[in-house]
Amino acid sequence: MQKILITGAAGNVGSRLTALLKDIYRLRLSDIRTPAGFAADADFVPADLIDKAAIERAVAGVDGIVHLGGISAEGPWDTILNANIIGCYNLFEAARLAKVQRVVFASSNHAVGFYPRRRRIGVEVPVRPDSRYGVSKAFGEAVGALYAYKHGLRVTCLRIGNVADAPIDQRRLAIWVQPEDLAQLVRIGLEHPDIRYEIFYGASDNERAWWDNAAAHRYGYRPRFRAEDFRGAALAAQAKLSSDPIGDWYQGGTFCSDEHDGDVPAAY
Ligand code: 15L
Repeated sequence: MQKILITGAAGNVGSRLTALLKDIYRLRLSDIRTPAGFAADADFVPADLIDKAAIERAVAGVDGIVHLGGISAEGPWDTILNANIIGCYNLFEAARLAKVQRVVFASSNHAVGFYPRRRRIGVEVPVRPDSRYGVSKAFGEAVGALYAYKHGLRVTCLRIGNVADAPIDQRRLAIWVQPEDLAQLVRIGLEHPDIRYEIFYGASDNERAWWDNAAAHRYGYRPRFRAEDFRGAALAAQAKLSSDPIGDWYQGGTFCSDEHDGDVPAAY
């Protein structure tokens, strides 16, 4: 049984993945705060990603890392810089020093949020971050590639859509990922023998998807959940939202319209 570190274990995605992976791997959890419902005998190492010594303690002796830690939304530059840029670099560097074999990095759809919804994109397109947060995720994907090709780490970046029990609006019908489907992608990253460096979209079987997830499918990903099964409720919730000409045009939604003061081009 592999020993796997989950960073950001106290967060929403961290606690869901902990529950889904705890019988498959020997888990070590890490976060700046103690996860809720944390069992007294659980292996928990408190660590701030900016604190190199703490991160080195967290990664010591593990075979793989699921790196969810950091800020999971837009924030001030200094906050993003510390947690998601310096913190992410610290994590990969600690993994190299400790000879960890695999890292699954929680990237985000916001690394490519400025592609219009009418365009279907694969993982080969240049990044188009929609926020400082999205820039940090593009950075994490780049650091992952560096450590994969230069230092032999096996790295999988998951451009996660929206993790929830059900899609909550029209945008999420395209980008939703059910937690068990996300866990399936994480397991591919931690176990598939052919992984060197890959980017997958963290999405369920969504008819309205804007993403070509062929790379994940090549590695055996078979999502079990379909966003369209929740269409009625999601569209009813959408009808209550006010329109957002920028956010509704782009894949990244409100991450694109927030602070937006550029042109509103007719076509992209
Ligand atoms: C993300 O990357 C965020 O972590 C999450 O909170 C949602 O905002 C999600 O994207 C989304 O795009 O819905």
